[in-house]
Amino acid sequence: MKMRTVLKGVLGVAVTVAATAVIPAGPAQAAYVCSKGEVCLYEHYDRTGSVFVVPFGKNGMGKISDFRAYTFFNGTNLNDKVSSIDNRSDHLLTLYSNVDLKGPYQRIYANTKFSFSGLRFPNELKNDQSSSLQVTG
Ligand SMILES: [Ca+2]
Repeated sequence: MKMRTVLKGVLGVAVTVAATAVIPAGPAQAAYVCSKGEVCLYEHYDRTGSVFVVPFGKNGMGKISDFRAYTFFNGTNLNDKVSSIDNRSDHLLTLYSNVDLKGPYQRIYANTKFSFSGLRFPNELKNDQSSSLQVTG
């Protein structure tokens, strides 16, 4: 019984070390795959680079009024850096150019992927501009 507990502890450490070694792998690292119900914001086009998973929980609703208070998983500040989105929730996501849900915006409907790499109109929200968001009904 005691031996088993010790073994389990050693295995736990081995797994932790392996996981830590994988995280800083850089560009070759596979991008985060957004789970069903989550809203994921990515640092680069087409769901690549680091990720920020909206912390309302799966299919949760709410708003983030100021991206400056948040970072991607890699520590880069979230503000003015979002380049693509995977909205796997059942809710409407709206990204805004300014803090407090103001300025040009982009709607990303439930269960929709979006990348800012496409052609844009002059008054629309552009790549690397998002500063706040809302997830609603
Ligand atoms: Ca970006």
